[in-house]
Formats: sequence, C-alpha cells, structure tokens
Amino acid sequence: MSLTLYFAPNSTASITAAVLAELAVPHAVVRLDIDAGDTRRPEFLALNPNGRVPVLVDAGVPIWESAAITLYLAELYGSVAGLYPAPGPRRGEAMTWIAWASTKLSPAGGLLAAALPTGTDGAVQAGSADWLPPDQRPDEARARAALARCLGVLEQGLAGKDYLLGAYSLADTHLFGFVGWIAGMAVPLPPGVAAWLERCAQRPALAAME
Ligand SMILES: N[C@@H](CCC(=O)N[C@@H](CS)C(=O)NCC(=O)O)C(=O)O
Repeated sequence: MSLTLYFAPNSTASITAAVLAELAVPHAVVRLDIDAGDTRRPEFLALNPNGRVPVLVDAGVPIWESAAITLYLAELYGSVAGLYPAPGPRRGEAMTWIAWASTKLSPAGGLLAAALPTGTDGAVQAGSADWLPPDQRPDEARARAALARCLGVLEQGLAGKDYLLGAYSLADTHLFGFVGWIAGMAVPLPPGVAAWLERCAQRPALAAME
C-alpha cells in the first residue's frame, strides 16, 4: 500500500493531514499552491475533477472529499489504533459527526470565509474557485448567525463529555481542523466547544501540525 496526500496549506487538506498524523500512517505529500492555480492544472483535475484538496491516492486510486478520506482511513487503521469504534452503533455515531462536519459545519464556515475581506484570517484565498469579488460576497452577519446555529449543535453533542464519543476518536480529529479554522475567523465558541478544542490541541499529533 502506498499513500500520497495532495495537500495545500490552510485548507481542508489539513483535516486529512491530522487524521494521518493521529494514525501515524506513512505517506508521501504533494504540496499544492491554490493561489498559483495548482488545483486547476490538468494533472490534478485528473485525480479530482472538482479541483479540490484533499486527495488521497492509495495504490493509484484517488479518494477525495475529506469525510470520505477520514472514513476510509478510519476503516483501515482506526480501530487497531483505538481511535475508531468497531462496526456498530458507536461507529455510526462517529460517522454522523464526520458527515455532519462536512455537510453542515464546513459549508457554514465556507459562507463566512467567502464573506470576509481577502487576506483576513480564514478568508477564501484569492486564487480559490470559491473567491468572490467584494460586491458579490455573502452577507457576513447571516453567515455568522448560521455558524452560531451549527456550533450550538456541536455544544449539545459535547454536553457532559470530554470528546464527541466520550473518549477521543477520529471524529474529534476530523472536526478539530474545521472548528479551529472557524475560531480563527473571530467566531465566538460556546464554552464546551472551546474547552474541547483546547483539549484536542493538546494531542501530540495535532499540536505538531503546521
Ligand atoms: N468538500 C470538500 C471541500 C474541499 C475544498 O473546498 N478544498 C478547497 C481548499 S479548503 C480547495 O481545494 N480549493 C481549491 C480551489 O478553490 O481551487 C472536502 O471536504 O474535501
């Protein structure tokens, strides 16, 4: 098995980098520069026609969408590492959070990122397909309100627990990067989410991330 991660700094690819770091799975990294147009080059579009990172290539097969990659790696390596439940309802719970982060939390963060002035922490990079000129940007207040609702769901999910499933798991790893990015856009975190983020940041693998 030979794994290659197609990565860009300050992007969703950091989620996959975090999962690989937690699992200590050997892999090669190809660094792309979104502003330089690397995600729109034919050789990259041949791997992911959406022109997005992360892409994980395993034995020549490209796997894209961060949630799919996390679930793929979790299935292969997560249970052995004690970071992913065995098949059953607890695994379903982990999958729920991973899917939710990518279908609800990340798009809400993306709306705010698109609303913010270019160059602001967390804002869409100028070379990204998601970049919009100032007069076409979404309303920042609406984006912040949508995010607050999402963070309320996460706060509820963490109530009475240190981590999403009780013990730390790859569901936390997957959400960590998204919530860190959102916090970086000056979004106030509910207290339980803020404490959880701090706990996750103490994980050696996550603390060592770029
Ligand atoms: N739903 C995708 C989103 C990936 C995504 O939007 N990646 C952005 C960086 S955060 C990207 O590659 N953008 C390249 C571009 O805009 O050209 C996932 O979770 O993997």
